[in-house]
This record gives sequence, C-alpha cells and structure tokens, in this order.
Amino acid sequence: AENAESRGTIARLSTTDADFDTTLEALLAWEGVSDAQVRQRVDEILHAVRTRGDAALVETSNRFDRLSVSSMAELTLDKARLRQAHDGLPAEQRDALALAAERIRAYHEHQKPESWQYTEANGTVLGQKVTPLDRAGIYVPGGKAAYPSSVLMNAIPAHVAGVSEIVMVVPTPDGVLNELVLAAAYLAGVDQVFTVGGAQAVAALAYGTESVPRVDKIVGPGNIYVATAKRAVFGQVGIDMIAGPSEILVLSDGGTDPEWLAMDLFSQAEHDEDAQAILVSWDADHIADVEAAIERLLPTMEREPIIRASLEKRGALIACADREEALALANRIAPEHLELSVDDPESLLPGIRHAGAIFMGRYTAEALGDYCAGPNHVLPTSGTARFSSPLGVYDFQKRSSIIHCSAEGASTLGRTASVLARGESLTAHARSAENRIRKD
Ligand code: HSO
Ligand code: ZN
Repeated sequence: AENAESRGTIARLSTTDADFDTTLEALLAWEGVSDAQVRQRVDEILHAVRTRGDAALVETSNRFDRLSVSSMAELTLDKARLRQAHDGLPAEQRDALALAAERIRAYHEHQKPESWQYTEANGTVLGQKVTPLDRAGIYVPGGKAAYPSSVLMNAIPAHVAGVSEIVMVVPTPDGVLNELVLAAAYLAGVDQVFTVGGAQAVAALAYGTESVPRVDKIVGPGNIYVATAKRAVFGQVGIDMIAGPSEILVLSDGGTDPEWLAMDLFSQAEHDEDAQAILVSWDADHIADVEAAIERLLPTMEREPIIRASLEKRGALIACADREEALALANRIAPEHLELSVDDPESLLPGIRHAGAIFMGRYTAEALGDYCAGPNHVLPTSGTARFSSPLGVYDFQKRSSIIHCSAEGASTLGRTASVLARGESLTAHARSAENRIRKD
C-alpha cells in the first residue's frame, strides 16, 4: 500500500501517513529462513564429521568446494604461511591492515573486565574471577563475502581476552586462497587455519577431528548452512549471535551534504540485497535533496544492482516532525548502525537507548567504523540491539564465582541455609550446612 504512484528507487514516507506504522513494520520485518530441508542436510553433515572426522571433512570439502585433496594436511595452513601472506602484500595494504589492527586492539584493551572480590565483616570473602576461553574458532566466509576486516574484528577481541588458541576456518572454493584474509589472520593472532567451510567446518570446530582441535566457542558470519549448523551445535560449544543483513539508520538535521548521506546509505546497501538503509529527517526539503542525490549517484556505483535492490526492497526516507520523533523512531528500529548526522550529536545521545553502534556527527561515516576506528563491526542486527551488544572481549571470557567463608561466616550462613534446605526437604543440604554451625 506504500505510495505506489511513481515512486523512485527508495520509498518516501512520513510519520503522518495514515499507514505509516504498518508500512514501517513491513520494512523492518526480517526472517532468517532455515527450512526443514536445509536442517536435514546440515544434520547429515554434522553427523558425518562427528563420526568419521577428517575423512568426512576431506570428502565434503572436495565435494562442496570442488577440490581434490586426500588429507587434512593439504587443508591446513600454519603461522609461517600466514606470515608469508602478510609479507607478500603491497606495502599500502599491509600498512592499512596493521593500522586497523592496532586501533582495534587498543579499543578492545579498554573492554577487559577485572576480577573482583570483597570481604565481609566476619572475614568471608566473595568475588568473581574472569577467565578467557581456552580455544576459540573463527568462521570466515569464502568467496565474495570474505572480508579481511571481519577477520580482525572477530579474532582481535579473542586475542585481547587472552584466549590461548585461536583457530580459523575459511572455505577455498576451487582452491583459491584470499591472501588478504590470511594476512589479517596473521596480524590478529590466529594460530592455525583450516581451509574448510560450511556446516562441515562448524562440525569440526564443535566436535573436533583428528586434525582440527575442538573449540569452546565458534564466532563469525556465514551463509544459511553455517548459521543452521551453529544453531545445531550450540550447547556443545558457545556461539556468537546469528547476524541478519546489515542495517544503517541516519538521523539528519538537514545540514549534511546530501551526496555524503546518499553514499552513507549506499555503503550499507551494497553489502546485500536484503540490507537496510533508512534516513530520518525533520527537514522535508533536505529529504528531497537526498533523494535526488541517490538517483544521481546510483548509476555511477559499481554495485548498482545490489544497492538498487536493497533500497527498493527495504530502504526508506522518512520525514518526521522534530528531533524527539526522530529519536523515538531510532529506538523503535534499534538499528545495527545509527549515524547522528547533526550539529550537536551529544544532545541526542542521552535519548538513544537501542543501537549497535552510534556514529556521532557529520564526519563520522559508518565506513570508518567498519574498518579502522577501533570499535567492533560485528553488531546486533534486526532490532536485537534491544537486548544485545557488539562482539567484544567479554564474548571470549567467562566468570567464576568465588566464595570463601570464614568459620564465623559459615556458622552464620549455616543457620539460614539450614532453614531454607529443610523448607525444600533436602536433608543432606541442611545437615551439611548445620555441620558448620558453631556449637559453643
Ligand atoms: N558493515 C559490515 C561490516 C563490513 N563492512 C565489513 C565492510 N566490510 C557489518 O555490518
Ligand atoms: Zn560495511
């Protein structure tokens, strides 16, 4: 029902439209489909790798990636090979990658949580101890979706967290290696790479094979088979969130160059036909200028077909009444990326409650955050910023509780525990606690 009469590439909406709410809900709706057939194929692959290890891993890799290898040794890259990829890069790429890695590392150093404890008057000590995971597995998609920047964003927080061993898997369709991906792995502190992908790679990381060590957590984006496999092995190992298509929401006060804004919207739209780019402004003339810039620039884009599909299907330019209404929309959408393209972003910040990453002011293009500002680009999508956070150091650590009772503390707590245990009819609990109650 959206303004079907002569609309351009991107929908123009206004919060005063009679059907605004339903139109917006339809635009935001996203369902990652994993049908029964995909689940069945994934289950078969998981079972094969779980029961037959390397042999199944080699077979499935040969089949899906069109290889003809006979052992896992041929699908294994050591640190020396990663270093070779790094040293072989053109200096400009090597330097850019190094600078990005350095900045990402510095940012994530700030996230390191401390263990803590406190002592009660009777000498009882209570606390929390933070421990990194022993082993993390990073999944890196192959082919066109292989982003070296994502290797940095997934592996560096693990490294900063103190994970002892970082294993990476990446498919090599037709045996083609991506040197930039390997170089990024080197800089990020990856210990070992297996050139396997798909559900079979997830299975290998989750269960372990003769060659691939079993990890404690699997992170990283992947196609529907990878996502389905990650869901299936969850519980056996930890997994990160399962990401939907990329999104950007720009709030503009009308003072930013419309061509900058058009390109900011394109920068997300070019990821995927299902990506979502939305601009909200309380300046109606400005919206018309941004639309004109979109139509002018779109034909000049290398990825025009993807951008066009994304803008047509899920994009929108939304006119609203004022800043308050814009903030309410931002919180309702809870976008992965939120650009505050305004003079005084600080004044809007307190009103933002849900967003994966917030880009403050006209100069802070989301693209800078995607590569090298420092914060992580693995962010909650599809409104999940309501309850989740960017990938970070804390995703590669866990916490243990510490309880150290003094004799007096145990005696006091023993009385309380005893009463509660008898209330639950758990006599052994009660007597265990009562043993510590002072008799004097
Ligand atoms: N914007 C993407 C990350 C990325 N961008 C990688 C470029 N390369 C995450 O939403
Ligand atoms: Zn991006």
